[in-house]
Amino acid sequence: ERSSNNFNYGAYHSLEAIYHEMDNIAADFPDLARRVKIGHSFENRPMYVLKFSTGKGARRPAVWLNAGIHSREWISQATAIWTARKIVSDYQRDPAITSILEKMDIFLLPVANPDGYVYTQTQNRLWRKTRSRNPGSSCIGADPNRNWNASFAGKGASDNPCSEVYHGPHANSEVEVKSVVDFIQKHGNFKCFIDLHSYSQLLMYPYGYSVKKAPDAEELDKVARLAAKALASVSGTEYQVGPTCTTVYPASGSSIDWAYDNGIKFAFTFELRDTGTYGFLLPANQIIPTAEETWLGLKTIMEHVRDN
Ligand code: ING
Ligand code: ZN
Repeated sequence: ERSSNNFNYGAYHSLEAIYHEMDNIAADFPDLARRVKIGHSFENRPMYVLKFSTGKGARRPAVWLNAGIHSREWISQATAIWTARKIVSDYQRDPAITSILEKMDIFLLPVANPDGYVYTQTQNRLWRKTRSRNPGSSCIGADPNRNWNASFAGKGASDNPCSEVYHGPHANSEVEVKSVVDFIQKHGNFKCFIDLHSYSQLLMYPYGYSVKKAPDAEELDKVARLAAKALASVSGTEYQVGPTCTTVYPASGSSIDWAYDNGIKFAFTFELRDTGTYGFLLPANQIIPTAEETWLGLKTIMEHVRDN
């Protein structure tokens, strides 16, 4: 039975409200969407993904859509939950998403850093990291996008627990990162990993840990340019495209570099709106426009993954 459709997609929401809406989506479309617990956070909050599957065969090729790894980047979590509703609404209406789901499963994690997200809503709007304790330091948390096992503790990460880009004591030390790594490795058939951040309007691919060229750089660049073009077709929002290291800055231990080096070729990071006018504090009236345009970019990438 359909849930009373009262979630406002044009507003920012609490963790609880996002989790409840994930449940509603699964309840509304039981043959297409299921809410799966993949682990828990440092402060023991559950981590939920929505698995979208038309159910024809186990361990189909799969896409991982990651959001909210940095808690203050609220447009990421908001875009992700909008995208979840879009997938179930458009299945069997839009031929693109329908054909994508005929061949692949999609796993969407809207809040990859739940403790940080709650903290941004209650204590400090600009909190980025996890909320883990650091023995011997009064500073809290590690940067969950420097904590993956990809040139861990290399360039663009800090060994100071007080830094915003502290890499943590060892790779996968953050239970939120470890939960995703374990799930993806156990599944074993992911073809695509997309991480949603803000802000700057960039679409990037590996590497961040080095200026070395990824073996698939030409293909990834081509796909990213097509995605950016599709995104811009909605309302003219312009994205720059390129490898992380030279497009933003060097950054080791990131999610997409780990994905790429572990055989997930189609690894991309979006830095969503804007270019700095509001930055992390993007007004809620830009949520739906951002999500709408991003959706065309995501679909372009997933169509390429479907066909390759
Ligand atoms: N930017 C990203 C960060 O983690 C990034 C940039 C993307 C680094 C992909 C590495 C890989 O610093 C924000 N805004 O978080
Ligand atoms: Zn980020």
